[in-house]
Amino acid sequence: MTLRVAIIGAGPSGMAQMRAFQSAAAKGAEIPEIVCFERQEDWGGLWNYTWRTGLDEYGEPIHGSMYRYLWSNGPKECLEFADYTFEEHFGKPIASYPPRAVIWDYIKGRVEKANVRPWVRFRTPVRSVEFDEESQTFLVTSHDLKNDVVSTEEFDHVIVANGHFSTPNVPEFPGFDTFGGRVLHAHDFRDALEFKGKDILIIGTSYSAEDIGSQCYKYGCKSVTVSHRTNPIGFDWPDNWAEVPLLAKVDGNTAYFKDGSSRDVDAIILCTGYQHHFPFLTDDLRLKTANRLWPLGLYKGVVWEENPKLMYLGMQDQFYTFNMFDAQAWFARDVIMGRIPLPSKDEMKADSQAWRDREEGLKDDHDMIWFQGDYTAELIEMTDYPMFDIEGVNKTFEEWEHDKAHDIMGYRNKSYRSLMTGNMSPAHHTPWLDELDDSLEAYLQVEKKTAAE
Ligand code: FAD
Ligand code: NA7
Repeated sequence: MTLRVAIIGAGPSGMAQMRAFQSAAAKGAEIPEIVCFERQEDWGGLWNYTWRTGLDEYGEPIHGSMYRYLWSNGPKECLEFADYTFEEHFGKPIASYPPRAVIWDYIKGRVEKANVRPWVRFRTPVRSVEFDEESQTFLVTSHDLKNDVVSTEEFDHVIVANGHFSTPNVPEFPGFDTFGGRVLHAHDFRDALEFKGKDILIIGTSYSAEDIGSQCYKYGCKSVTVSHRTNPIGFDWPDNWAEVPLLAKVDGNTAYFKDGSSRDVDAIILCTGYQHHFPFLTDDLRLKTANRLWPLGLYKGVVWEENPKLMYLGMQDQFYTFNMFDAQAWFARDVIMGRIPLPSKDEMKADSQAWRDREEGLKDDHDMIWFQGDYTAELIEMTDYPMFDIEGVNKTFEEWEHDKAHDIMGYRNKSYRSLMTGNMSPAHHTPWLDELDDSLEAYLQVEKKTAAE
């Protein structure tokens, strides 16, 4: 009987999984029946922008955490697919830091070419997954929102690919309940123009803090204050930026910090990260982890050690993204198709513990990049996913880190060489700080069009 595999989520990870199975089929293998459940109307996960926040028209929580004018925060050369290059998709080399719409177009291009869209049930969130010991299968309950039908089906394997940058981590600080302005989490941030002319306070120091602050600066906010719990970001920020210790309390519109300093602010944006959230999984199947490079419980970062018929994709904190999801998806496929045998549970746990021990010894971003590069390479070596120059990607990440530290408002003007084609990317026609148009059309123009054209 044909195996049945459920994939939960059609974001970049779920799309990678579908492409992995389709590529095996294209080489003549008999593949399982694939059903991909997707809550949103379209695929692409976070890259599928929505203006909505809170709940959608069906009362479902909004998945999207991306905002208008978002440009890739790392070089596209680091996330390029090894089996489908940017150049193949766009027909020419393009600049290194594309806006969201360009990345979305690229990731859709590969799966459209693979013709796997019929495998996806859009607008169908998974409500529960339970393992039946007797039949050794999963019972997956999903809700077809358009027809308003809830149904339960049996699957041999379940692949969880619902992302982990969607359910916000929202701390509270004294005085929030009477603050005179808006308090929001990065998950609900949509348009920097809302903060034009405003004094904003950002809590947190990671990617969201850095990028939302930069967006607000670019689109004309009056000042940016970034409050840190551990360390300041430490870049050479523009003059209207300040880095301050952790927020202690808010009184009216005045924010007081741990060092006794204070400032008046109009809005507070909590860039305080996200939670791994799997409301559809029973406790015995549920990954519980913080956002880190090596969550425990997943053999090779993918296979749920307590029940290897369950797998997770993309649950690690991410330097590598799309091509790491590919490595994971090809590995998951080959385990399911019996091409890669799994060792005993004890051996799987020992392997994971060795990775965790190494992770705990990582000192800085350089170590973390090489750690994730080694992990990605190890997975690729086990499958027929095309190996690529991982060392070259690691070095590009290092250049990116350097460029960012050197010029936080200008690093997106840099270009890098594709590790897949060997071609150098052209410079973008307009410096990022001056480019207010983030459309695909504007990005792909060779030269900036003037108003007269
Ligand atoms: P997601 O993209 O989150 O997709 C998960 C999918 O699962 C969604 O489509 C969702 O609707 C679906 N889903 C969730 N629950 C259910 C359910 N119960 N049933 C059915 N479907 C469900 N990465 C980069 O490489 N470069 C960047 O510049 C970059 N910028 C980022 C900016 C922001 C603001 C954020 C939040 C992340 C960014 N990332 C970036 C990282 C991002 O995590 C990855 O690029 C990528 O989107 C992860 O893919 P995923 O498929 O694992 O998860
Ligand atoms: P991250 O990278 O998980 O970072 C979370 C940040 O939030 C980090 O600076 C934390 O500080 C801070 N944090 C968390 N809880 C608190 C509290 N209670 N008080 C103060 N500060 C807190 O999340 P991001 O949203 O920045 O990035 C996630 C993805 O989105 C990423 O892949 C990007 O590409 C986009 P800490 O250093 O732990 O003190």
